[in-house]
Amino acid sequence: MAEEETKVPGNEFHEEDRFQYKREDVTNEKELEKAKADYGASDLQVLEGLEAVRKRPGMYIATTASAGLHHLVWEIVDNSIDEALAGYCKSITVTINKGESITVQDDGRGVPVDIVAKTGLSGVETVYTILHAGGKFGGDGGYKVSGGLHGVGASVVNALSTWMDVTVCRDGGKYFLRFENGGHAVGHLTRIGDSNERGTTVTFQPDPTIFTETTIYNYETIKNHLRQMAFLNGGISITLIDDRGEEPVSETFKYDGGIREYVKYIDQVKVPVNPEPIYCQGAEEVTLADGETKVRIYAEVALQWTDSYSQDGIYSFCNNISTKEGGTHVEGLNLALGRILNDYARKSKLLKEDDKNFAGEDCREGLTAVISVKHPNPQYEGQTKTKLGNSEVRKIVSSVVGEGLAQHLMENPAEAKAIIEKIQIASKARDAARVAREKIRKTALEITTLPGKLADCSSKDPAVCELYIVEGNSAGGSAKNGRDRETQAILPLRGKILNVEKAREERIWANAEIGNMITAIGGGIRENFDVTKIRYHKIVIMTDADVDGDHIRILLLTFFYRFMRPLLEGGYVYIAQPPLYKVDYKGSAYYAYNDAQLEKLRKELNLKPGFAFQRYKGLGEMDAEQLWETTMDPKARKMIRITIEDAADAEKAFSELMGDEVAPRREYITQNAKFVKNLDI
Ligand code: 28G
Repeated sequence: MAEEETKVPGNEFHEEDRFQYKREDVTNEKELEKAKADYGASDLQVLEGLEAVRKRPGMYIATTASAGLHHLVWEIVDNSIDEALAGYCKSITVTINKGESITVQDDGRGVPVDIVAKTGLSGVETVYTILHAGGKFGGDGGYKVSGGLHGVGASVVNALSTWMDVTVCRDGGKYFLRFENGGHAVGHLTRIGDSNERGTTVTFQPDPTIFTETTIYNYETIKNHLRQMAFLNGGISITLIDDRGEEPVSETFKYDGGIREYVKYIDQVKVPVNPEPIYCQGAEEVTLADGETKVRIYAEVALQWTDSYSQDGIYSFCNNISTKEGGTHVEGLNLALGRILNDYARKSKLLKEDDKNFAGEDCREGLTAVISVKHPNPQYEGQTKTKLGNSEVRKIVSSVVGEGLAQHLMENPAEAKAIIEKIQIASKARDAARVAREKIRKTALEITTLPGKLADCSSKDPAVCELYIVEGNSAGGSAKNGRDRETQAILPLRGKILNVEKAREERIWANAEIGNMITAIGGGIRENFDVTKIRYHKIVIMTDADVDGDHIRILLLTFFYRFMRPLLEGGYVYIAQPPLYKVDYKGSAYYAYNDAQLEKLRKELNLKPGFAFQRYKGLGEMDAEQLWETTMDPKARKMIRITIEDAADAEKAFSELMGDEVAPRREYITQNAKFVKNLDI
């Protein structure tokens, strides 16, 4: 289809897509009818709606902690992205201002300024004060492409802000409206001047009485989200500016290759089998179960095989939201992979008559795939409602990938051969590993007796139990003597543990330390891992504060990431923070956990320069009592909780950390990794 000139080149979302979908949110429709009939009351209704949001913010943004604060930004940015997907916006700028307000600016058409018949309010006031106004007004029938799962709309952001300023440039004019105290318009939309520009600018200040935990924005979190949006919506330029410091910091993300570039980014340090990701794309119109509603579903997939052994390189999205639990789009991809790869291998005689078919997992070994679908009416299932359930998507993705992949293999026989050979090796290795695993399962996995090195706790209630994984036998001894025996278990590790990122499966199964951890934790591993069976709700890594300790910690995290990922996703893994310094002063002991604290202590205690304090080199230097006091006592200790914010970034970080290149590992050790969010508790 020919695209209009104003459209973003390479934007595959078609204009007609926006006319297919009718919303069916009946309660809201009724409310609006009422507002319309009861013209004079509409102001009041608006405020009642926003008041409901302020009363129960959790109903709209799930949490008022840090994630909810950031959610406000995603919500406003989503509107700009929708405008870009509609074909009218090329660039978006997000600024974190001094004082933690956020400005989002786009060069789209500008929110309409005329009065909307249904509400009796300007388009701007409608969008920012009526709940779920997105796509409901103005008869353009557009559906919110971006968001979807969250998609609560800009009015929710307004309701949760102390103030919000909206500026719109369109039709030769510049218009302005301010809201205060959770969405109260200050007057009405006013033309404040002329302008030849087009676009919308919104600035909002999150309300500290709602976001009581924190109102501080995290640059990395916003950066990662915007980068992901730029990957998923190729061609849009998204700039982030942090204006809080002395000098502004800024970064721009623009990926004309879209998800193809996303795959390359994830695979940066891996060795690709096909250097250019295979790209498949298509749209299909389907009639929904009601027999009349027709919707257009759009799907795109990028595929790259690498030398990695990993099974979990599939990143799936619906309407720009990560579907962590997968769903019908991923099923469609898997179906097509098995079908096309086996077909091709048979036809090209790479797979002989007597050979058995490749299994699905063989086809996925070392595969990195990004799959993105856009659906006007997504249904989400699963424990965390991040599993796409629409059954019509399965067939669409399967045929889009089927056609695209088959054609690519035909046209690139050398590459096809390399891919099939990779799968063949995976298949053979899996047969060998199966034999090894079966042998060891009897010894390591099905063992019900706990490892001899484990000093278990007496409580059997996982919710209160903690497992300390301790580097070295001597520190293990202190930890055993200093612990709270009721709730704290100690598993000492001897020396380094295996790097599971680089070891073939047989070696992993033969490793005693790994076997001990699996039995101690008790939830099983990989796809059979069951987080409800784990014996401790806190798994605490306690290593020395030196390079070796850092290395052991990364090895352990990598092991958890590959074998017990839900532990990390659920926030069950912690890093103990032993103090770096001890100051004995007038008969009392003071501890400092970093240099800044040591400086503070010097000042507070009025220590003379050159005052002798103890610098701990390892956990082993502390006796049982000191270790308890400083590092293990729940009342006094500081721990860092590890969480995974974004699967693709975590994957990239782990392969960088544990792969062949040494430089990124050094960087982690000195800087701290971007995939972990540190929470002091
Ligand atoms: C900068 C911060 C976030 C937006 C637009 C553009 C239109 C629009 C937004 O319409 C539906 C229809 C009329 C009120 C649509 C402009 C059609 C024609 C738009 C944004 C509701 C919404 N011209 N750009 N909404 N209207 N950017 N960026 O919010 O009645 S929202």
